[in-house]
Amino acid sequence: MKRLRIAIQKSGRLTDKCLDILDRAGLQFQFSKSRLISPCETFPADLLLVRDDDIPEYLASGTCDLGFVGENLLEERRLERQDTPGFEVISRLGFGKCRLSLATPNDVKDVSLDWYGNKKIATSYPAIVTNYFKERDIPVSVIEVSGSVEITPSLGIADAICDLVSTGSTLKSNGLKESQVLLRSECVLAQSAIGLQPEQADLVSKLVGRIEGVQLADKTRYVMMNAPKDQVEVICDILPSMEAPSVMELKGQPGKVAIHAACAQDIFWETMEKLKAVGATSVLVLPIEKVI
Ligand code: PRT
Ligand code: ZN
Repeated sequence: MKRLRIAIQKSGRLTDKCLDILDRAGLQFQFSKSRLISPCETFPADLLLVRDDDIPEYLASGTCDLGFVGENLLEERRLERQDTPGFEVISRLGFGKCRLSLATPNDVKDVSLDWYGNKKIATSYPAIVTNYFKERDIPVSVIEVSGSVEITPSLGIADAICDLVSTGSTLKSNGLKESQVLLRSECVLAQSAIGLQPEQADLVSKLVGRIEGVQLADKTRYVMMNAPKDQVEVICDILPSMEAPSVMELKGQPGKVAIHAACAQDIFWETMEKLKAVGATSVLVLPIEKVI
């Protein structure tokens, strides 16, 4: 059977989270410093460790079947080529969240979009920036830089920048302020548009199902408590359960039952206090590792 090729960032912000999600989905790899491809021992897949910028191209060319990558890079590739993108997003992963924003030096007052007219904007995302201003009919000069975008205004290379922002502290420490957001991004799982063999497509479905199970587990809590029998209905109304809770007799305590429920959200202190107020005791809230 042809193995799946999965690309992730070799070393960077997304690496640990990607490896963690794959590990929790049951994919453990044999790593070796000298090898760029790491075979998986527990699933017919191989891991390609590469620069994140290369992942959109690897997907489009079919060098890898799946890639974990920021939407910022997929969108840049899509606009750059103007052809069929060569990949599709099959899962949103909820980490690596950031936004691609315009920013100007702090001393620029009232930064409306028109302010950018005929200005020089430094960015590592030239296609996204060009397309954004073209759609709005504002002429700008886009300067492509591959890193340290934030220092370009103080070096006199550009009037403004467009870069990824998460906390905003890099902008702040370089005397810049964010104005418009062009794109919101997170890490996604993308699939190559180059057709997979049926067996590989089954592997992809299996992997996506497992990843969804891991994501659901992160949001799910298992709640257990003892409660007076006559309060079961009230307690079921309080609990945000995924399915009907299990209610079990307690040995030697005829007026009490044990209630167990999987809840599709975190259980806040307020909910626990409500449960206590209607007579629940020994209320336990546990994390869940996997859901299927
Ligand atoms: O070597 P390689 O090319 O693989 O790595 P890289 O240095 O290009 O990428 P890396 O690891 O920095 O980022 C990988 C991906 O993480 C990006 O493509 C985004 O999808 C996502 N991501 C999330 C971010 C950020 N948040 C982020 N804050 N990528 C970069 N930044 C940078 C930003 O460019 C700026 O320099 O962090 C700085 C701003 O951060 P704040 O917190 O100060 O606002
Ligand atoms: Zn990169």
